[in-house]
Amino acid sequence: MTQQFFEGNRSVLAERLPGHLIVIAANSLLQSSADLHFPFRQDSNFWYLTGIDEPDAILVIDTVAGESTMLLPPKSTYQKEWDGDTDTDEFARVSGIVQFGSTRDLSGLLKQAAVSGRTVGYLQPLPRMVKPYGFYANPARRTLWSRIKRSGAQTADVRLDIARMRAIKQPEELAAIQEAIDITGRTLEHVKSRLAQCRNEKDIERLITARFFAEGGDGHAYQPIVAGGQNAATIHYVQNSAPLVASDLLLLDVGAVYQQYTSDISRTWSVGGSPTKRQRELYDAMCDVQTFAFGQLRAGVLLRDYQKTVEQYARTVCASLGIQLDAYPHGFSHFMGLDVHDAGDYSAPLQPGTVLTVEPGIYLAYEDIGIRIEDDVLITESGIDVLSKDIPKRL
Ligand SMILES: [Mn+2]
Repeated sequence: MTQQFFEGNRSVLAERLPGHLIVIAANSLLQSSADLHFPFRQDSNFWYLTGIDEPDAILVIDTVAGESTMLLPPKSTYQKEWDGDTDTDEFARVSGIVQFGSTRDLSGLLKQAAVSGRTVGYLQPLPRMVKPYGFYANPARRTLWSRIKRSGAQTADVRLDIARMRAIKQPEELAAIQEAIDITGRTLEHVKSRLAQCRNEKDIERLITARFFAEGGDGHAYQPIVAGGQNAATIHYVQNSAPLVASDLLLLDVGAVYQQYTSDISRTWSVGGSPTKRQRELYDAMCDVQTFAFGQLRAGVLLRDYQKTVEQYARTVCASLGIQLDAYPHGFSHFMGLDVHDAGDYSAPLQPGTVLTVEPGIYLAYEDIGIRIEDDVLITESGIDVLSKDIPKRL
């Protein structure tokens, strides 16, 4: 992405929020063990506005002065020696930001905003512990949020403003997404041609990981799912460690990252290459539901209406196969972009430029079957463009 891309994103956000002082936190590094940390992953909003991968930095956009400042955390001698010093010239080249300061300057800026009655735009943090997912949120956003609250300044949560921007993909973002999808597609074809040599789900995961990099990708967009037989009935099965059985189906839900942008593809294959009649009819049913879902997606559609309509169709199709579908276990579509489950306004009508997945699936643990077919589509002026149409769907 070019400097113009990040500058453009900051100025569009500033135009949407006149008079605001917008303050956005980079993610913090998180310990993995002893003196080691997990690989750094930047906050997607921070990256979208700066392109900078530095932990604990704070972006300040002054919409009145029309300028942005990058506040950087002071580095310890240890950090300078072991990780290298901060290169503000490089940050300026990437982001187009020319003003740099220290995160120690933040309190002064916030106090000023409070005194002059300016609204501070911030991103509402998640709870410390995100219960439904069972993980801890990155603490950076919450830390910044408490500093803002302490300042006594008037505040406005700007999450939806950035989400609405991020939902509409710009040409360079679409190019990156398309490349991520193509890398995933070439990888899946490579793996399929070697399926007979694989003995375990892990063999397949290893092939995929190596191939993503060999094809020019930057690794996995999310933990890959390689699930044979009954394992595929667990929607987020990520152990990928069971032996493969020729009579089983194999569900792969994988996506490469390319220049920060994700892809999200699911395919289901017959391990031994000769599916049973039952496996075939269930697979065909999911293809049918997906074709139906494609036909429902266009600009102006509300995702909740779409979900209901596709769910109703899936229920009818499944009933004809002797399966009673109660509540459908997941959405048929989600936004995709910098995050695999991307930011966007789920309550607003779909707009051209939005990228979504379309992923019908069926999970029958008692029949040792889990099937999902997932493609990525772009909402256009006239309908949809299936970005992953070149990835074969042979059972
Ligand atoms: Mn998905």
